[in-house]
Amino acid sequence: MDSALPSTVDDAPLGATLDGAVEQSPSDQAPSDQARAALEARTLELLGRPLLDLVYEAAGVHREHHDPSRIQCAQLLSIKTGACPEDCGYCSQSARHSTGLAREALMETEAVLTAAQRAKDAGADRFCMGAAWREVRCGKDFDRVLEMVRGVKGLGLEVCATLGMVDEANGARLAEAGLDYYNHNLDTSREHYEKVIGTRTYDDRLETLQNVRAAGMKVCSGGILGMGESRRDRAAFLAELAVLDPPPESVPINALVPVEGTPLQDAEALAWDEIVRVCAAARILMPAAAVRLSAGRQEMTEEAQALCFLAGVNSIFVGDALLTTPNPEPTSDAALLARVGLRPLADGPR
Ligand code: SAM
Ligand code: DTB
Ligand code: SF4
Repeated sequence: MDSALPSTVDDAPLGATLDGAVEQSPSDQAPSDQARAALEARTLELLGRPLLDLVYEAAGVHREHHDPSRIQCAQLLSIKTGACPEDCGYCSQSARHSTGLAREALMETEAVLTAAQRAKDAGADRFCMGAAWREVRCGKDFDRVLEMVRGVKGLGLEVCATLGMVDEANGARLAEAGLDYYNHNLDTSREHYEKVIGTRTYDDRLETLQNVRAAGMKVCSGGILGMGESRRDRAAFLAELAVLDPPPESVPINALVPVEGTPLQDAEALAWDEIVRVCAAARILMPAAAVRLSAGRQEMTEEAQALCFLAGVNSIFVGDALLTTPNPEPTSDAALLARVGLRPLADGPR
């Protein structure tokens, strides 16, 4: 036995756990840990409030910081699909799960630009390209992605990309090409994370977010609800985002789209009101951010989505597909936005 560890529980110093780790009291924690813990407690309290009180408060914060009549419409495109070496338990694109998804090599730039122009013509203001890569690596494929970024920017769209982990040097090349936002999700709480993903750590993700910042791009980071996490995990996840300095400019809130063949295929869907609560808490904690109701809208009622909009959601993904899974039909989204009185940002000034 390691002599540094206490031999019995009675020998253990105050605050020690059975495995020898010493639990920190709040005063022992680094200032950032204290801030995170305080935010987590506050978020847990927010999530536990009566739903309508929470939505009312979030709506007030939303109206102080944003025009409540406008909504951002972003469109996704999977520019490289499937065969990903990572093991993310929710993902259709991991080579480790048998999802039957057809893999596709990196698209040609011209085809991507055609899709981006179509998205713009259909009313999108932001175009987000996703690649099933573990990380960004220098080479011909990355050069082509840089060309895509320049091209999409040239069409007058905001550009976002999600390409896996990125270091500062490659981040700087993306920024130089005109990339406005880099999406990299924390996905869930630090504690729940390792039940879902084994091939990269939570700290790897935070490091990528730091690199994105250092490279001068805006940060898009959020997560997925309904992966078997507890409400405390959801509070901890939101606190991890809100404690970033500065917090992300863009916060996608995805509800898990269960994909057959993934470890999470049978995950129980989260109740609609919990999704509304998380959107509301995100709005209160990150008042200036775009809060995007992302994957999972197809399984939500229009009424639940409307409540999310009231609670501060001011961005959605439009178009009939996300990356590999379906999204609501553009005509039904247009009808929903018209019914609740929301105008897409691309509609121009009032
Ligand atoms: N490979 C890159 C990465 O993981 O950073 C980019 C693409 S990845 C598909 C982008 C994000 O989509 C993931 O971080 C995850 O939050 C979200 N996502 C993936 N599959 C999902 C699903 N089945 N349901 C909801 N969100 C999902
Ligand atoms: C994000 O948070 N959600 C988007 C975007 N960032 C890249 C992706 C959702 C993917 C949903 C599952 C799929 O279509 O494969
Ligand atoms: Fe790969 Fe991204 Fe899917 Fe994870 S989420 S398996 S990194 S494509």
